[in-house]
Amino acid sequence: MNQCQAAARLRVALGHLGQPSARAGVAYPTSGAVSPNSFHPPQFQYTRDNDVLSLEQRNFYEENGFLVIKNLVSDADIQRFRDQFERICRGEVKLEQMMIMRDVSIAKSEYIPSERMISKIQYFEDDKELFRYCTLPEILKYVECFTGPNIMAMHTMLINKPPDSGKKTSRHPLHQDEHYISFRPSNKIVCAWTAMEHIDRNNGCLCVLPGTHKGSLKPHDYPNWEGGVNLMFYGIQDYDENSPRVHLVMEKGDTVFFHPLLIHGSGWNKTQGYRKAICCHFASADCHYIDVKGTSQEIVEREFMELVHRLYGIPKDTSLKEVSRYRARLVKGQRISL
Ligand SMILES: O=C(O)CCC(=O)C(=O)O
Repeated sequence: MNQCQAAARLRVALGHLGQPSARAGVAYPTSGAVSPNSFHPPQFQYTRDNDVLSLEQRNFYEENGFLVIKNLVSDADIQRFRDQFERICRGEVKLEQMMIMRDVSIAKSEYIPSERMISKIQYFEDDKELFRYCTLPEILKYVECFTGPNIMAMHTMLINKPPDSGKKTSRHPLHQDEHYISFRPSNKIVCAWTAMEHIDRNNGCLCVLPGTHKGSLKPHDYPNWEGGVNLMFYGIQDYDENSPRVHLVMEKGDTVFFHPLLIHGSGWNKTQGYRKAICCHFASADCHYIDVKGTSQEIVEREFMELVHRLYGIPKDTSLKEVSRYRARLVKGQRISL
């Protein structure tokens, strides 16, 4: 399918989703306030009852908002994702509805079919090989600890952090993923992020602020960086500079599960290699969509729709939740409200 056909398919599908809700345009202070988290017994608010996590792991996630599971994805699977990524870079795989992003330091006119041109692939739900990541039993076994048994894969990415050009544009500012997310409640959403190689501070590991998942969604804006900022790389301006930070040094196959309100980012890549990670945001199938108009997330919707309008001709007044609903895939149990 070429990009025009893909866009047509998306337009048709979105047509079936109806018009934006009548609440569009009503001003809400923040989207955090639109939909408070549902009630959970106070002892465990962020994890579900099952026998996968030890009490220590469960308490760790409850307290810190993230949990690293070592050596979770096999070398063979990582190699398959890497091979597919390389085929995409060489132009051997049709992009279907995947979205390719490149670093702001690469001139628009420059085009060489290589991994140099792709800093991130988003929306690989229709790529059988990459989407296998979201269906791996070892990943879903842990996802279920946070979402419960009915699981939707909501947003996928393969991140290929390029060697930094010296402008530090490969950094990812501190942010909360919920800023980009149009469904709730937060406590039934989790991101799984798997290192595709050894990742440390040299090649730009993840940096997390433990415990920040207990706060609310903060206002985000583009950071004022001299060297430029990548599209959609919003950051939090008013976090506590003295908050302890943890740099997650990970080996190939290690996977971190984290809460959508956890403040995190990643450093610049000081090496000559392309640092790779694959990830997916999962949610419980009984979550619900929210309307982000009138909230601090409205800017994401506007900017994202301008982008997909330019790329695929999707009408600009399409909402983030319509796109999310179209992209969402059931990976375990039953599709309920998402
Ligand atoms: O892999 C990274 O560099 C961080 C990515 C990230 O935090 C994001 O895309 O939200």
